[in-house]
This record gives sequence, structure tokens and C-alpha cells, in this order.
Amino acid sequence: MTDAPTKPTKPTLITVDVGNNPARCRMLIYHKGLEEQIDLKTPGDFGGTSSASYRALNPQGKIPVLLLPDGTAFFEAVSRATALPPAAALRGRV
Ligand SMILES: N[C@@H](CCC(=O)N[C@@H](CS)C(=O)NCC(=O)O)C(=O)O
Repeated sequence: MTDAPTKPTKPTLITVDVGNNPARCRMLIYHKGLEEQIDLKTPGDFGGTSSASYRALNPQGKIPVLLLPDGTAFFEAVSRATALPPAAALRGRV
């Protein structure tokens, strides 16, 4: 599937089941109890890591990416971890 919105209704973590960087972000979501506030998608939902639409979100083609409802994409660990709780706050909870 390649038609996931690049301005999603909820903050969205683009992740995969295997990999330490995506796992760290999911762990933070579970630790903070943010499962209802942040959707999980895969790079495949955006055409795969080599696709133009994924590279528009992360020019490095790496995983994960945190995508906000306004279309802002965070793709490095520190900025992503910093943005996760505020992103959830946009949905009314931290
Ligand atoms: N510095 C990046 C590293 C991200 C990274 O290396 N992710 C790995 C998964 S753990 C990845 O995308 N591997 C696939 C590839 O390099 O093509 C970050 O903090 O997000």
C-alpha cells in the first residue's frame, strides 16, 4: 500500500518490527502510555524506503520517522524522542 497520508489525522510513527532505532521509539510510546495517541505505520505504507514519497519524509531513507498532522517529519533519534510526547499532547494527552 502506498497511499498513507503525509498529513495524518494523528501523529504517526513510521516503524518496522525489527531494528533498534524503531524499537526505542515504540518503547517510549508504550512507556508513556501513548498507544491511543500515536498511529503506527510502515515504510511500505509510503511506497518503501527508496520511494520519492518516503524520501520526502526522510532523505536518508532510514527508519523510523515521526510524522505530525501538519506534515512535519522528524527522522533523527533525539529530535524524534523529544517530539513524541508533545506530538501526543496535540491529541490531548501526555
Ligand atoms: N540516526 C538514525 C539511524 C536510523 C537507522 O539507522 N535505522 C535503521 C533501522 S534500526 C535503518 O533504517 N536501516 C535500514 C537502512 O539503513 O536502509 C536515527 O536515529 O533514526
